[in-house]
Amino acid sequence: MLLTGCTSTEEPSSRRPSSTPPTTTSSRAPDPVALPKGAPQLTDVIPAPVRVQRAPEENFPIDSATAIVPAKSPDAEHAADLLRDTLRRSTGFELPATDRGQVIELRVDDELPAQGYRLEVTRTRITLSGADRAGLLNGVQTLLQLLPPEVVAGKRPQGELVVAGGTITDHPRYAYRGTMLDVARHFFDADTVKRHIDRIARYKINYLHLHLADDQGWRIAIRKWPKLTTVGGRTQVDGGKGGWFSRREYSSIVRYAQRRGVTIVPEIDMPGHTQAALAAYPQLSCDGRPRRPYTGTQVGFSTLCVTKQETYRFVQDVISELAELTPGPYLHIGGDEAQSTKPAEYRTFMRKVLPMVLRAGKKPVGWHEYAQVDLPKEAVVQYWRIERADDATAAAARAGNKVLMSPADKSYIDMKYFESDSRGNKWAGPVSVQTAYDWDPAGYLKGVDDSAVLGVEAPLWTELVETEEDIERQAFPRIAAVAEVGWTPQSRRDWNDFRQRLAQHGPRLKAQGVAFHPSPDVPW
Ligand code: IFG
Repeated sequence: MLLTGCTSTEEPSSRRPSSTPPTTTSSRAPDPVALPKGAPQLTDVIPAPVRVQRAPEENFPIDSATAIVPAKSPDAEHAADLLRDTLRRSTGFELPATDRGQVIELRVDDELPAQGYRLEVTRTRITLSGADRAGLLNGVQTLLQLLPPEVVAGKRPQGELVVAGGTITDHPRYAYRGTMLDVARHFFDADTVKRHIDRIARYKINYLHLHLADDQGWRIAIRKWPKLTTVGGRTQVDGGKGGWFSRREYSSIVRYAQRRGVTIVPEIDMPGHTQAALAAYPQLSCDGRPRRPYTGTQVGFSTLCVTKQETYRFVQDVISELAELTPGPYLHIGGDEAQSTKPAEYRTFMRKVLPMVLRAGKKPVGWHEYAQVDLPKEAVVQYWRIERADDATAAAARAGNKVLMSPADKSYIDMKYFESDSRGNKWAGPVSVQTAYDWDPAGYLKGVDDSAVLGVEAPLWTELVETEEDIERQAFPRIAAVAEVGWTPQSRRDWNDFRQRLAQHGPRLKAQGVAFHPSPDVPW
Protein backbone atom coordinates (compact mmCIF):
# COMPACT_ATOMS: atom_id res chain seq x y z
CA MET A 1 0.00 0.00 0.00
CA LEU A 2 1.63 3.27 -1.10
CA LEU A 3 0.93 5.96 1.48
CA THR A 4 2.32 9.31 0.47
CA GLY A 5 1.93 12.79 1.86
CA CYS A 6 0.92 11.59 5.32
CA THR A 7 0.79 14.77 7.39
CA SER A 8 0.31 13.14 10.78
CA THR A 9 -0.89 9.88 12.23
CA GLU A 10 -2.56 11.18 15.40
CA GLU A 11 -6.19 12.23 15.14
CA PRO A 12 -6.61 15.84 16.38
CA SER A 13 -7.22 15.76 20.16
CA SER A 14 -10.19 18.13 20.30
CA ARG A 15 -13.57 17.81 18.63
CA ARG A 16 -15.10 21.03 17.28
CA PRO A 17 -16.68 22.52 20.50
CA SER A 18 -20.37 21.79 19.93
CA SER A 19 -21.51 24.59 22.32
CA THR A 20 -19.77 27.35 20.36
CA PRO A 21 -20.24 26.67 16.61
CA PRO A 22 -17.57 28.36 14.47
CA THR A 23 -18.41 32.00 13.90
CA THR A 24 -19.32 32.34 10.23
CA THR A 25 -17.80 35.83 10.10
CA SER A 26 -14.23 34.80 10.98
CA SER A 27 -12.12 33.60 8.05
CA ARG A 28 -10.70 30.90 10.36
CA ALA A 29 -11.66 27.42 9.19
CA PRO A 30 -13.66 25.38 11.71
CA ASP A 31 -11.62 23.37 14.22
CA PRO A 32 -10.66 19.86 13.18
CA VAL A 33 -13.21 17.12 13.86
CA ALA A 34 -12.11 13.81 15.36
CA LEU A 35 -12.78 10.59 13.47
CA PRO A 36 -15.16 8.43 15.51
CA LYS A 37 -13.61 5.25 16.91
CA GLY A 38 -13.69 2.43 14.37
CA ALA A 39 -14.58 4.76 11.50
CA PRO A 40 -13.29 3.59 8.09
CA GLN A 41 -9.80 4.75 7.17
CA LEU A 42 -8.80 5.85 3.65
CA THR A 43 -6.53 2.82 3.68
CA ASP A 44 -9.44 0.37 4.15
CA VAL A 45 -10.82 0.92 0.64
CA ILE A 46 -11.27 -2.15 -1.63
CA PRO A 47 -10.12 -2.22 -4.41
CA ALA A 48 -6.97 -0.52 -3.08
CA PRO A 49 -6.68 2.92 -4.72
CA VAL A 50 -3.65 3.94 -6.76
CA ARG A 51 -2.69 6.78 -4.38
CA VAL A 52 -3.84 7.66 -0.84
CA GLN A 53 -2.76 10.77 1.08
CA ARG A 54 -4.13 11.01 4.62
CA ALA A 55 -4.92 14.38 6.22
CA PRO A 56 -6.26 13.56 9.69
CA GLU A 57 -6.80 17.22 10.58
CA GLU A 58 -9.17 17.50 7.59
CA ASN A 59 -11.93 15.07 8.57
CA PHE A 60 -15.31 16.12 7.10
CA PRO A 61 -18.49 15.85 9.23
CA ILE A 62 -21.73 14.94 7.46
CA ASP A 63 -24.91 16.14 9.16
CA SER A 64 -28.26 17.74 8.46
CA ALA A 65 -26.48 20.90 7.27
CA THR A 66 -24.49 19.08 4.57
CA ALA A 67 -25.21 19.85 0.93
CA ILE A 68 -24.53 17.71 -2.15
CA VAL A 69 -23.77 19.96 -5.10
CA PRO A 70 -23.21 18.47 -8.56
CA ALA A 71 -21.67 20.48 -11.37
CA LYS A 72 -24.03 21.24 -14.25
CA SER A 73 -23.44 17.96 -16.09
CA PRO A 74 -25.65 14.89 -16.50
CA ASP A 75 -22.88 12.63 -15.19
CA ALA A 76 -22.25 14.73 -12.08
CA GLU A 77 -25.98 15.03 -11.44
CA HIS A 78 -26.47 11.28 -11.89
CA ALA A 79 -23.68 10.45 -9.45
CA ALA A 80 -24.97 13.04 -6.99
CA ASP A 81 -28.45 11.49 -7.16
CA LEU A 82 -27.06 8.04 -6.40
CA LEU A 83 -25.02 9.39 -3.46
CA ARG A 84 -27.91 11.46 -2.15
CA ASP A 85 -30.42 8.57 -2.41
CA THR A 86 -28.09 6.26 -0.48
CA LEU A 87 -27.25 8.84 2.20
CA ARG A 88 -30.84 10.05 2.58
CA ARG A 89 -32.24 6.54 2.95
CA SER A 90 -29.81 5.88 5.80
CA THR A 91 -29.69 9.26 7.58
CA GLY A 92 -32.88 11.05 6.61
CA PHE A 93 -30.78 14.19 5.89
CA GLU A 94 -32.14 16.47 3.16
CA LEU A 95 -28.72 16.99 1.53
CA PRO A 96 -29.88 19.84 -0.73
CA ALA A 97 -27.95 21.08 -3.76
CA THR A 98 -27.31 24.52 -2.27
CA ASP A 99 -23.64 25.50 -2.56
CA ARG A 100 -23.00 26.88 0.93
CA GLY A 101 -21.75 25.53 4.29
CA GLN A 102 -20.47 21.96 4.37
CA VAL A 103 -20.52 20.87 0.73
CA ILE A 104 -19.94 17.62 -1.09
CA GLU A 105 -19.21 18.76 -4.63
CA LEU A 106 -19.21 16.48 -7.67
CA ARG A 107 -17.59 17.60 -10.90
CA VAL A 108 -16.16 16.24 -14.15
CA ASP A 109 -12.42 16.48 -14.84
CA ASP A 110 -11.53 15.04 -18.22
CA GLU A 111 -7.81 15.26 -17.40
CA LEU A 112 -8.28 12.16 -15.23
CA PRO A 113 -7.76 8.68 -16.76
CA ALA A 114 -10.87 6.81 -18.00
CA GLN A 115 -13.06 5.57 -15.12
CA GLY A 116 -10.73 7.49 -12.78
CA TYR A 117 -11.57 9.91 -9.97
CA ARG A 118 -10.02 12.13 -7.33
CA LEU A 119 -11.65 12.38 -3.91
CA GLU A 120 -10.44 15.37 -1.86
CA VAL A 121 -11.70 15.53 1.73
CA THR A 122 -11.10 18.68 3.81
CA ARG A 123 -12.88 19.76 6.98
CA THR A 124 -15.17 22.16 4.99
CA ARG A 125 -15.55 20.50 1.61
CA ILE A 126 -15.44 17.17 -0.20
CA THR A 127 -14.62 17.49 -3.87
CA LEU A 128 -15.23 14.41 -6.00
CA SER A 129 -13.87 14.80 -9.52
CA GLY A 130 -14.51 12.09 -12.09
CA ALA A 131 -13.09 11.59 -15.58
CA ASP A 132 -16.49 10.40 -16.81
CA ARG A 133 -19.72 8.92 -15.45
CA ALA A 134 -17.92 5.69 -14.50
CA GLY A 135 -15.23 7.69 -12.68
CA LEU A 136 -17.80 9.63 -10.68
CA LEU A 137 -19.67 6.43 -9.76
CA ASN A 138 -16.38 4.79 -8.76
CA GLY A 139 -15.66 7.82 -6.57
CA VAL A 140 -19.10 7.55 -4.98
CA GLN A 141 -18.45 3.89 -4.12
CA THR A 142 -15.16 4.87 -2.50
CA LEU A 143 -16.85 7.66 -0.54
CA LEU A 144 -19.53 5.23 0.65
CA GLN A 145 -16.80 2.89 1.91
CA LEU A 146 -15.54 5.80 4.07
CA LEU A 147 -18.91 5.92 5.83
CA PRO A 148 -20.20 3.51 8.49
CA PRO A 149 -21.46 0.10 7.26
CA GLU A 150 -25.09 1.00 8.03
CA VAL A 151 -25.15 3.69 5.33
CA VAL A 152 -24.98 1.31 2.35
CA ALA A 153 -27.37 -0.98 4.18
CA GLY A 154 -29.97 1.80 4.33
CA LYS A 155 -29.92 1.66 8.11
CA ARG A 156 -29.45 4.54 10.56
CA PRO A 157 -25.73 4.82 11.35
CA GLN A 158 -24.55 4.62 14.96
CA GLY A 159 -23.00 7.93 16.08
CA GLU A 160 -21.46 10.72 14.03
CA LEU A 161 -20.82 10.56 10.30
CA VAL A 162 -17.27 11.76 9.72
CA VAL A 163 -15.29 11.13 6.52
CA ALA A 164 -11.53 10.70 7.03
CA GLY A 165 -9.59 13.68 5.66
CA GLY A 166 -7.16 13.35 2.78
CA THR A 167 -6.98 12.77 -0.96
CA ILE A 168 -7.49 9.61 -3.01
CA THR A 169 -6.39 9.66 -6.63
CA ASP A 170 -7.47 6.51 -8.41
CA HIS A 171 -8.20 4.73 -11.67
CA PRO A 172 -8.50 1.06 -12.76
CA ARG A 173 -5.73 -1.12 -14.18
CA TYR A 174 -8.21 -2.86 -16.50
CA ALA A 175 -11.35 -1.45 -18.17
CA TYR A 176 -13.33 -4.67 -17.61
CA ARG A 177 -13.83 -6.04 -14.08
CA GLY A 178 -16.72 -8.49 -14.25
CA THR A 179 -18.55 -11.41 -12.79
CA MET A 180 -20.88 -13.91 -14.48
CA LEU A 181 -24.12 -15.29 -13.06
CA ASP A 182 -25.38 -18.52 -14.67
CA VAL A 183 -29.20 -18.19 -14.56
CA ALA A 184 -29.61 -21.24 -16.83
CA ARG A 185 -28.65 -24.14 -14.56
CA HIS A 186 -30.69 -22.63 -11.75
CA PHE A 187 -32.93 -19.65 -12.52
CA PHE A 188 -32.77 -16.48 -10.37
CA ASP A 189 -35.42 -13.79 -10.81
CA ALA A 190 -34.88 -10.13 -11.68
CA ASP A 191 -35.02 -8.92 -8.07
CA THR A 192 -32.34 -11.41 -7.02
CA VAL A 193 -30.14 -10.27 -9.90
CA LYS A 194 -30.67 -6.62 -8.92
CA ARG A 195 -29.63 -7.29 -5.32
CA HIS A 196 -26.51 -9.01 -6.70
CA ILE A 197 -25.83 -5.90 -8.83
CA ASP A 198 -26.00 -3.68 -5.72
CA ARG A 199 -23.39 -5.86 -3.99
CA ILE A 200 -20.92 -6.18 -6.87
CA ALA A 201 -21.10 -2.45 -7.69
CA ARG A 202 -19.76 -1.72 -4.17
CA TYR A 203 -16.44 -3.14 -5.35
CA LYS A 204 -16.39 -1.25 -8.69
CA ILE A 205 -17.26 -4.40 -10.67
CA ASN A 206 -18.54 -2.83 -13.89
CA TYR A 207 -19.73 -5.79 -16.00
CA LEU A 208 -22.31 -8.48 -15.18
CA HIS A 209 -22.29 -11.33 -17.71
CA LEU A 210 -25.60 -13.25 -17.65
CA HIS A 211 -25.41 -16.86 -18.90
CA LEU A 212 -28.95 -16.90 -20.30
CA ALA A 213 -29.20 -20.27 -22.06
CA ASP A 214 -27.84 -23.78 -21.63
CA ASP A 215 -28.94 -27.42 -21.73
CA GLN A 216 -31.05 -26.98 -18.61
CA GLY A 217 -32.91 -23.79 -19.49
CA TRP A 218 -33.51 -20.85 -21.85
CA ARG A 219 -34.03 -17.73 -19.73
CA ILE A 220 -34.77 -14.80 -22.05
CA ALA A 221 -38.02 -14.41 -24.02
CA ILE A 222 -37.44 -14.19 -27.77
CA ARG A 223 -40.54 -12.87 -29.56
CA LYS A 224 -40.07 -14.80 -32.78
CA TRP A 225 -39.31 -18.08 -30.97
CA PRO A 226 -41.72 -18.14 -27.97
CA LYS A 227 -41.26 -21.82 -27.10
CA LEU A 228 -37.62 -21.14 -26.18
CA THR A 229 -38.99 -20.00 -22.82
CA THR A 230 -42.45 -21.57 -22.60
CA VAL A 231 -40.87 -25.00 -23.26
CA GLY A 232 -37.14 -24.38 -22.81
CA GLY A 233 -37.51 -22.26 -19.68
CA ARG A 234 -39.85 -24.35 -17.64
CA THR A 235 -37.36 -26.40 -15.61
CA GLN A 236 -33.77 -26.41 -14.31
CA VAL A 237 -31.10 -28.65 -12.74
CA ASP A 238 -32.81 -31.30 -10.55
CA GLY A 239 -36.13 -30.66 -12.30
CA GLY A 240 -37.30 -27.73 -10.23
CA LYS A 241 -39.52 -24.92 -11.53
CA GLY A 242 -37.38 -22.94 -13.92
CA GLY A 243 -38.35 -19.51 -15.13
CA TRP A 244 -37.19 -16.79 -17.46
CA PHE A 245 -36.93 -13.04 -17.97
CA SER A 246 -39.60 -11.38 -20.04
CA ARG A 247 -38.24 -8.68 -22.35
CA ARG A 248 -39.52 -6.14 -19.86
CA GLU A 249 -37.80 -7.83 -16.90
CA TYR A 250 -34.53 -8.12 -18.81
CA SER A 251 -34.74 -4.42 -19.71
CA SER A 252 -35.37 -3.49 -16.08
CA ILE A 253 -32.27 -5.43 -15.05
CA VAL A 254 -30.26 -3.61 -17.74
CA ARG A 255 -31.48 -0.19 -16.55
CA TYR A 256 -30.94 -1.00 -12.89
CA ALA A 257 -27.38 -2.11 -13.65
CA GLN A 258 -26.66 0.90 -15.87
CA ARG A 259 -27.72 3.36 -13.12
CA ARG A 260 -25.07 1.79 -10.87
CA GLY A 261 -22.33 1.80 -13.50
CA VAL A 262 -22.70 -1.92 -14.30
CA THR A 263 -23.05 -3.04 -17.93
CA ILE A 264 -24.93 -6.26 -18.74
CA VAL A 265 -23.26 -8.77 -21.11
CA PRO A 266 -25.86 -11.32 -22.28
CA GLU A 267 -24.67 -14.78 -23.33
CA ILE A 268 -26.44 -17.30 -25.57
CA ASP A 269 -24.11 -20.31 -25.51
CA MET A 270 -23.81 -21.89 -28.99
CA PRO A 271 -23.52 -24.27 -30.83
CA GLY A 272 -23.11 -26.56 -27.78
CA HIS A 273 -24.99 -26.24 -24.47
CA THR A 274 -28.25 -26.01 -26.46
CA GLN A 275 -30.53 -28.82 -25.25
CA ALA A 276 -33.18 -26.36 -23.99
CA ALA A 277 -33.43 -24.75 -27.45
CA LEU A 278 -33.59 -28.19 -29.11
CA ALA A 279 -36.36 -29.24 -26.69
CA ALA A 280 -38.32 -26.16 -27.74
CA TYR A 281 -37.63 -26.51 -31.48
CA PRO A 282 -36.58 -30.04 -32.50
CA GLN A 283 -36.08 -28.81 -36.08
CA LEU A 284 -32.90 -27.12 -34.83
CA SER A 285 -31.31 -30.54 -34.29
CA CYS A 286 -30.06 -32.67 -37.17
CA ASP A 287 -32.15 -35.71 -36.21
CA GLY A 288 -35.31 -33.68 -35.46
CA ARG A 289 -35.94 -36.02 -32.51
CA PRO A 290 -38.08 -34.50 -29.71
CA ARG A 291 -36.04 -33.74 -26.57
CA ARG A 292 -36.81 -32.43 -23.09
CA PRO A 293 -34.84 -29.72 -21.30
CA TYR A 294 -32.04 -31.49 -19.47
CA THR A 295 -32.07 -31.54 -15.64
CA GLY A 296 -28.69 -33.14 -15.01
CA THR A 297 -25.24 -31.55 -14.84
CA GLN A 298 -23.27 -33.20 -17.65
CA VAL A 299 -21.92 -31.06 -20.50
CA GLY A 300 -20.92 -31.47 -24.16
CA PHE A 301 -23.75 -33.71 -25.47
CA SER A 302 -25.84 -31.17 -27.39
CA THR A 303 -25.39 -29.19 -30.58
CA LEU A 304 -27.41 -27.04 -32.97
CA CYS A 305 -27.52 -28.56 -36.46
CA VAL A 306 -24.82 -26.53 -38.18
CA THR A 307 -25.76 -27.72 -41.66
CA LYS A 308 -29.39 -26.53 -41.55
CA GLN A 309 -30.37 -23.08 -42.89
CA GLU A 310 -33.10 -22.95 -40.20
CA THR A 311 -30.38 -22.85 -37.55
CA TYR A 312 -28.97 -19.57 -38.92
CA ARG A 313 -32.42 -18.02 -39.17
CA PHE A 314 -32.87 -18.93 -35.51
CA VAL A 315 -29.46 -17.56 -34.47
CA GLN A 316 -30.00 -14.35 -36.45
CA ASP A 317 -33.38 -13.72 -34.78
CA VAL A 318 -31.96 -14.38 -31.30
CA ILE A 319 -28.95 -12.11 -31.84
CA SER A 320 -31.11 -9.33 -33.32
CA GLU A 321 -33.63 -9.35 -30.48
CA LEU A 322 -31.00 -9.61 -27.76
CA ALA A 323 -28.88 -6.83 -29.27
CA GLU A 324 -31.95 -4.60 -29.46
CA LEU A 325 -32.54 -5.11 -25.71
CA THR A 326 -28.88 -4.62 -24.73
CA PRO A 327 -27.34 -1.12 -24.73
CA GLY A 328 -23.92 -2.48 -23.66
CA PRO A 329 -21.16 -3.02 -26.25
CA TYR A 330 -20.81 -6.82 -25.86
CA LEU A 331 -22.85 -9.87 -26.88
CA HIS A 332 -21.49 -13.25 -25.75
CA ILE A 333 -22.09 -16.23 -28.07
CA GLY A 334 -20.56 -18.92 -25.84
CA GLY A 335 -18.74 -21.53 -27.96
CA ASP A 336 -17.45 -23.73 -25.13
CA GLU A 337 -17.43 -27.55 -24.86
CA ALA A 338 -18.98 -28.17 -28.30
CA GLN A 339 -17.93 -31.81 -28.06
CA SER A 340 -20.90 -32.96 -30.19
CA THR A 341 -20.18 -30.53 -33.03
CA LYS A 342 -17.74 -31.65 -35.72
CA PRO A 343 -14.70 -29.31 -35.53
CA ALA A 344 -15.01 -28.23 -39.17
CA GLU A 345 -18.73 -27.59 -38.66
CA TYR A 346 -18.00 -25.62 -35.46
CA ARG A 347 -15.70 -23.35 -37.45
CA THR A 348 -18.34 -22.96 -40.19
CA PHE A 349 -20.91 -22.03 -37.54
CA MET A 350 -18.66 -19.40 -35.93
CA ARG A 351 -17.71 -17.91 -39.32
CA LYS A 352 -21.43 -17.41 -40.06
CA VAL A 353 -22.49 -16.19 -36.62
CA LEU A 354 -19.69 -13.73 -35.81
CA PRO A 355 -20.70 -11.33 -38.64
CA MET A 356 -24.30 -11.42 -37.33
CA VAL A 357 -23.08 -10.03 -34.00
CA LEU A 358 -21.10 -7.27 -35.72
CA ARG A 359 -24.07 -6.38 -37.98
CA ALA A 360 -26.19 -6.10 -34.80
CA GLY A 361 -23.72 -3.40 -33.68
CA LYS A 362 -22.13 -5.45 -30.91
CA LYS A 363 -18.64 -6.72 -30.11
CA PRO A 364 -18.60 -10.52 -29.89
CA VAL A 365 -17.32 -12.29 -26.77
CA GLY A 366 -16.77 -16.05 -26.75
CA TRP A 367 -15.18 -18.71 -24.56
CA HIS A 368 -11.65 -19.19 -25.85
CA GLU A 369 -12.45 -22.26 -28.00
CA TYR A 370 -13.89 -19.91 -30.63
CA ALA A 371 -10.43 -18.45 -31.16
CA GLN A 372 -9.74 -21.40 -33.49
CA VAL A 373 -11.41 -19.34 -36.25
CA ASP A 374 -10.07 -16.03 -37.55
CA LEU A 375 -11.84 -13.56 -35.31
CA PRO A 376 -12.93 -10.03 -36.23
CA LYS A 377 -10.66 -7.52 -34.48
CA GLU A 378 -13.47 -6.46 -32.06
CA ALA A 379 -13.99 -10.02 -30.81
CA VAL A 380 -13.01 -10.70 -27.20
CA VAL A 381 -11.60 -14.09 -26.20
CA GLN A 382 -12.66 -15.21 -22.71
CA TYR A 383 -10.05 -17.66 -21.40
CA TRP A 384 -11.55 -20.08 -18.86
CA ARG A 385 -9.36 -23.16 -18.52
CA ILE A 386 -6.45 -23.88 -16.12
CA GLU A 387 -3.69 -24.65 -18.62
CA ARG A 388 -1.09 -21.84 -18.67
CA ALA A 389 -0.93 -21.81 -22.46
CA ASP A 390 -3.48 -21.89 -25.29
CA ASP A 391 -2.15 -21.47 -28.82
CA ALA A 392 -5.37 -20.12 -30.36
CA THR A 393 -5.78 -17.56 -27.57
CA ALA A 394 -2.15 -16.47 -27.86
CA ALA A 395 -2.53 -16.18 -31.64
CA ALA A 396 -5.66 -14.07 -31.24
CA ALA A 397 -3.83 -11.84 -28.74
CA ARG A 398 -0.97 -11.42 -31.21
CA ALA A 399 -3.52 -10.52 -33.90
CA GLY A 400 -4.83 -7.74 -31.64
CA ASN A 401 -7.87 -9.37 -30.04
CA LYS A 402 -8.44 -8.58 -26.38
CA VAL A 403 -8.42 -11.43 -23.84
CA LEU A 404 -10.79 -11.52 -20.85
CA MET A 405 -9.10 -13.55 -18.13
CA SER A 406 -11.28 -16.06 -16.24
CA PRO A 407 -8.87 -18.91 -15.45
CA ALA A 408 -10.97 -21.45 -13.53
CA ASP A 409 -8.30 -22.19 -10.93
CA LYS A 410 -8.24 -18.50 -9.91
CA SER A 411 -11.58 -16.94 -10.78
CA TYR A 412 -14.28 -19.65 -10.89
CA ILE A 413 -16.30 -18.80 -7.80
CA ASP A 414 -18.47 -21.91 -8.24
CA MET A 415 -15.44 -23.78 -6.90
CA LYS A 416 -15.06 -25.04 -3.34
CA TYR A 417 -13.25 -22.62 -0.98
CA PHE A 418 -11.29 -25.48 0.58
CA GLU A 419 -10.72 -29.20 0.04
CA SER A 420 -13.38 -30.48 2.45
CA ASP A 421 -15.90 -27.75 1.56
CA SER A 422 -19.33 -29.40 1.25
CA ARG A 423 -20.39 -26.77 -1.29
CA GLY A 424 -19.02 -25.98 -4.72
CA ASN A 425 -17.42 -27.65 -7.70
CA LYS A 426 -14.01 -29.20 -7.43
CA TRP A 427 -12.62 -29.78 -10.96
CA ALA A 428 -10.50 -26.59 -10.85
CA GLY A 429 -10.50 -25.97 -7.12
CA PRO A 430 -10.34 -25.38 -4.31
CA VAL A 431 -10.21 -21.63 -4.87
CA SER A 432 -9.52 -19.94 -1.53
CA VAL A 433 -9.78 -16.19 -1.08
CA GLN A 434 -5.99 -16.05 -1.22
CA THR A 435 -5.97 -18.08 -4.47
CA ALA A 436 -8.55 -15.72 -5.99
CA TYR A 437 -6.35 -12.76 -4.99
CA ASP A 438 -2.79 -13.87 -5.51
CA TRP A 439 -2.39 -13.93 -9.29
CA ASP A 440 -1.53 -11.59 -12.13
CA PRO A 441 -3.81 -11.62 -15.22
CA ALA A 442 -0.87 -10.42 -17.29
CA GLY A 443 1.36 -13.27 -16.26
CA TYR A 444 -1.08 -16.18 -16.42
CA LEU A 445 -1.16 -17.19 -20.11
CA LYS A 446 1.94 -17.69 -22.27
CA GLY A 447 1.92 -15.18 -25.11
CA VAL A 448 -0.81 -13.01 -23.60
CA ASP A 449 0.84 -9.97 -22.09
CA ASP A 450 -0.71 -7.04 -20.23
CA SER A 451 -1.50 -5.04 -23.38
CA ALA A 452 -3.76 -7.88 -24.64
CA VAL A 453 -5.71 -8.23 -21.39
CA LEU A 454 -9.11 -6.49 -21.40
CA GLY A 455 -9.69 -7.40 -17.76
CA VAL A 456 -10.91 -10.15 -15.45
CA GLU A 457 -14.22 -11.87 -14.79
CA ALA A 458 -15.31 -14.23 -12.01
CA PRO A 459 -17.90 -16.73 -13.36
CA LEU A 460 -20.46 -18.23 -10.95
CA TRP A 461 -21.84 -21.41 -12.55
CA THR A 462 -24.99 -22.59 -10.76
CA GLU A 463 -25.26 -26.35 -11.16
CA LEU A 464 -24.77 -26.49 -7.37
CA VAL A 465 -26.04 -22.99 -6.55
CA GLU A 466 -29.76 -23.08 -5.77
CA THR A 467 -30.55 -20.11 -3.53
CA GLU A 468 -29.61 -16.44 -3.18
CA GLU A 469 -27.73 -17.40 -0.02
CA ASP A 470 -25.67 -19.85 -2.12
CA ILE A 471 -24.87 -17.00 -4.56
CA GLU A 472 -23.71 -14.74 -1.72
CA ARG A 473 -21.63 -17.45 -0.06
CA GLN A 474 -19.84 -18.45 -3.28
CA ALA A 475 -19.38 -14.88 -4.47
CA PHE A 476 -18.31 -13.08 -1.28
CA PRO A 477 -15.61 -12.38 -0.38
CA ARG A 478 -13.91 -13.81 -3.49
CA ILE A 479 -15.53 -11.20 -5.76
CA ALA A 480 -13.84 -8.46 -3.70
CA ALA A 481 -10.52 -10.24 -4.35
CA VAL A 482 -11.12 -10.46 -8.12
CA ALA A 483 -12.30 -6.84 -8.14
CA GLU A 484 -8.93 -5.78 -6.71
CA VAL A 485 -7.08 -8.02 -9.20
CA GLY A 486 -8.85 -6.10 -11.97
CA TRP A 487 -8.48 -2.62 -10.45
CA THR A 488 -5.26 -2.17 -8.47
CA PRO A 489 -1.78 -1.98 -10.02
CA GLN A 490 0.06 -5.27 -9.50
CA SER A 491 2.89 -3.42 -7.73
CA ARG A 492 0.45 -2.15 -5.08
CA ARG A 493 -1.18 -5.52 -4.49
CA ASP A 494 -0.20 -7.53 -1.44
CA TRP A 495 -2.19 -10.44 0.02
CA ASN A 496 -1.37 -9.59 3.66
CA ASP A 497 -2.45 -5.99 3.16
CA PHE A 498 -5.62 -7.10 1.34
CA ARG A 499 -6.66 -9.62 4.00
CA GLN A 500 -6.36 -6.93 6.70
CA ARG A 501 -8.54 -4.56 4.69
CA LEU A 502 -10.99 -7.33 3.85
CA ALA A 503 -11.41 -8.01 7.56
CA GLN A 504 -12.66 -4.42 7.91
CA HIS A 505 -15.32 -5.22 5.33
CA GLY A 506 -16.85 -8.02 7.38
CA PRO A 507 -19.14 -5.60 9.27
CA ARG A 508 -20.04 -3.93 5.96
CA LEU A 509 -21.06 -7.19 4.33
CA LYS A 510 -22.92 -8.20 7.50
CA ALA A 511 -24.78 -4.85 7.61
CA GLN A 512 -25.90 -5.44 4.00
CA GLY A 513 -27.10 -8.90 4.96
CA VAL A 514 -24.61 -10.62 2.65
CA ALA A 515 -24.18 -14.25 3.73
CA PHE A 516 -20.45 -14.23 2.89
CA HIS A 517 -18.06 -17.11 3.57
CA PRO A 518 -16.09 -16.26 6.75
CA SER A 519 -12.88 -17.60 5.24
CA PRO A 520 -10.15 -18.54 7.78
CA ASP A 521 -7.72 -16.84 5.32
CA VAL A 522 -9.01 -13.51 6.69
CA PRO A 523 -8.58 -12.07 10.22
CA TRP A 524 -12.27 -10.98 10.48
N1 IFG B 1 -17.36 -25.66 -17.63
C1 IFG B 1 -18.52 -25.21 -18.40
C2 IFG B 1 -19.63 -24.55 -17.62
C3 IFG B 1 -19.78 -25.11 -16.21
C4 IFG B 1 -18.44 -25.08 -15.51
C5 IFG B 1 -18.56 -25.41 -14.03
C6 IFG B 1 -17.24 -23.20 -19.02
C7 IFG B 1 -16.94 -22.18 -20.05
C8 IFG B 1 -17.51 -26.02 -16.22
N2 IFG B 1 -18.05 -24.25 -19.41
O1 IFG B 1 -16.81 -23.10 -17.90
O2 IFG B 1 -20.86 -24.71 -18.32
O3 IFG B 1 -20.34 -26.39 -16.22
O4 IFG B 1 -17.36 -25.12 -13.35
